[in-house]
Amino acid sequence: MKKHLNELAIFGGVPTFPEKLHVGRPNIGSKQVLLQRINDILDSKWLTNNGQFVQAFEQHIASLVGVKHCIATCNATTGLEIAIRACELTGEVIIPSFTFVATAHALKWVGIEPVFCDVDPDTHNIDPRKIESLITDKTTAIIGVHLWGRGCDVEALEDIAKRYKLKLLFDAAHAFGCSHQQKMIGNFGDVEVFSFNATKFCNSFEGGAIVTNNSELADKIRYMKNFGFSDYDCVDFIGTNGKMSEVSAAMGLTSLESIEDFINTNRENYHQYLQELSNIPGVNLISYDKAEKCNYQYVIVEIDESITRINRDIIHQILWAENILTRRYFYPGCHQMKPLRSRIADMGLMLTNTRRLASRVLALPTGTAIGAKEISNIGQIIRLAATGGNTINEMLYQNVLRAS
Ligand code: T4K
Repeated sequence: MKKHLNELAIFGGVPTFPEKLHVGRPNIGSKQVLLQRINDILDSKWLTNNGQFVQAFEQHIASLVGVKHCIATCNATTGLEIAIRACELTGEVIIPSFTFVATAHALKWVGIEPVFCDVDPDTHNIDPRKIESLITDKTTAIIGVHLWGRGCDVEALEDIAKRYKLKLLFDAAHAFGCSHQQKMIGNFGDVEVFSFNATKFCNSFEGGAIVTNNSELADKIRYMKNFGFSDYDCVDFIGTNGKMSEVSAAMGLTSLESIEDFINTNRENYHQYLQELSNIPGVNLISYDKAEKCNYQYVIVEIDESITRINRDIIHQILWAENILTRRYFYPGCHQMKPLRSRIADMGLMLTNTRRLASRVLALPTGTAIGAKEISNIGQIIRLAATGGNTINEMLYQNVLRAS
């Protein structure tokens, strides 16, 4: 054990990996095809504003998801803002706190109060059983987040939305290419929004897509993302500039052409992680339903400190010292972020599962930038750290934390 510990960079050696291994390293499809497309864009002198590549990107997504309408946007955050406006939400909207801050910001940005709901400890998604007590006469909608690509309890959310006459939207930033009850995500609620940010398994540098089966809503969204123009010289809605550029769409199309390769790589990585991290008490990889389509873009491990006796943050620090840049998504929870801190003083107490998960979850590197050897080493380091218990804890505090 000691010999291994001495090899850890944190004890003065060199990091296991000379180059940093990131969570969110972009997958790159065919460079040649992308560069040809960029060349075509330059030759065509049509760089943005609903060009041919954006149109092709939208069609490709609509057909892959099996949804009537897809409107590409410059990113998912703006996509959410547009969807929120198009659905005419006001007052308060119920969302999970355990999500990327963009879900909450999209609401705040348009003057709506996000009301934070706790999540289910197993699925990490908004817990429908906790929603009804949060509904007030100001509530106009629920936004579910399909966290890590695992579908929300859509049916329960639909039931609540119907009974209280609320709109239902989904932040599907993690869930492109995923299904729920064998139906592709993108077909639920009034509208769903995907992200194609560089860190997503399928990317368009920056980008998003709003999808819906509601034709009237789709028209409105299409106008709103283009300043509200419904025709030349005619503005029907307050709009914004939410357009995707041609270069982004070219990258998006090129990524879409490699989507099966990306998913296969992610799936293989996930299964290797499962093996490497098997039988480590207190360390559990989240599971994905084999009956569903899944992009496996997030490898999420939960560390139960009461069993490992070393907490998530220390394991995170050990990994960083080894150049393995894990992320504590989504610590500390939106309700704890300065501009979003709830007006309800004991909100934190109500969000028991959120607080627990935010202190236990760690995202590990995956995607095409990482190989079997790296995953094996990451697994060994986590095993060593998690089973070292008090010994490691003590040494860490003595050697590192006190010095910093
Ligand atoms: N809703 C949810 C649930 C989301 O997760 C997100 C975005 C959104 C909405 C909003 O979608 P967008 O408006 O972004 O389309 C990153 C992404 O920027 C963000 O898109 C994503 N979620 C979030 C989960 O992750 P940060 O703050 O963690 O980014 P950053 O710069 O720290 O990079 C993350 C990791 O990726 C690092 O390890 C570095 C690596 N990376 C990143 C980029 C951009 C690379 O290796 N290469 C790159 O080009 O938010």
